Amino acid sequence: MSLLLIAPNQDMEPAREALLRIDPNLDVEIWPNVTHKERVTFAVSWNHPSMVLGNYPNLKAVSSFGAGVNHILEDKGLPQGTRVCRIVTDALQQHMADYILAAILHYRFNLARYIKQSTRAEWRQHQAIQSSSLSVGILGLGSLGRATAEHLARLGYSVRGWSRSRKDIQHVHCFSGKAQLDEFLNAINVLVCLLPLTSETEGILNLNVFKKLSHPAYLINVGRGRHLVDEDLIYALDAGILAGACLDAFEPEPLPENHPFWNREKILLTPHVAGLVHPEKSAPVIVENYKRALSGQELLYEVSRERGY
Ligand code: NDP
Ligand code: OXD
Repeated sequence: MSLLLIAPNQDMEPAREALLRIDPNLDVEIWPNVTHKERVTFAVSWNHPSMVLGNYPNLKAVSSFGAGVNHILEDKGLPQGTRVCRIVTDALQQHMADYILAAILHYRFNLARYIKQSTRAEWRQHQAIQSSSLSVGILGLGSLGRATAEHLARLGYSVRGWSRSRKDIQHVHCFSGKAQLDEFLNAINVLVCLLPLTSETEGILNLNVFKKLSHPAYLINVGRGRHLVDEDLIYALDAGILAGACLDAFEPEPLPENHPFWNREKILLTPHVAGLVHPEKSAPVIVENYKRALSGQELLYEVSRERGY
């Protein structure tokens, strides 16, 4: 029995070492160096090449090497019956909540303007935006959205959240379903996307939505690139409908050098690091799920292939 790590263009040796520190008896291989295909029972994937999972006849389950699973579910070669799970850790939740807070503080304290001023030795003060006058709206109240909402609410921000099913979170005004999307958007200044990418959520960050936000309006997209309609973002920024956008997820990744998002004053761009998975922290979840898959038990953080997350 072996556990296969598949993440082209990524050094998976630290992940392999972290797994072996937990259980030295594991047989961990790194794609494409697979000695016996039939021994592979569990795979861990980050952007594996499509159709490759069909090469392992005894594959029981695939775990994402992150929180999102769309790269696995969109693969037409994912064998029927193969179970899919993902990584959820406290460290990832904290990391994401901190990243969102950092982006909000960047806007509140005009940091982009000061970085620019410092390059030309310009001493000029700007009023900071008070936290009490900013309302933050979080699309998605799952493991990361909820942790972020709670973190911001504890810091005194006015926080709204939107999910598919109704939630009840202390100090967070919760909305659910398509019918309540407009009501959720009403009076939000900072819109944060922490949704999974599914057929229902693709393109949700569009001009219609941006126009419903309150001024000054900012977008923080840490979901997936395909949540965002790129042309609508450019229009909204140029027309002053949005004052700024912080983007961490793109389509495609890496973002091509000639993409219009580069070199734009109103876009703060980071290379998919908002919730970077730490090999040491994710290893216990992977080892536990590997063992559960082998013995036919329920997996931790298993996703519904039908629902798409
Ligand atoms: P979860 O699956 O735990 O949560 C998803 C949330 O989205 C749930 O609250 C769910 O509602 C809601 N949702 C799903 N579909 C809809 C819909 N159609 N309408 C309304 N709400 C919907 O995911 P996580 O919080 O763990 O992660 C969210 C996403 O963040 C990942 O899928 C990934 O794309 C992205 N991500 C990005 C990272 C980065 O570094 N940029 C790092 C990690 C994750 P309900 O609760 O009712 O089911
Ligand atoms: C993700 C992750 O799902 O990095 O984007 O975990």
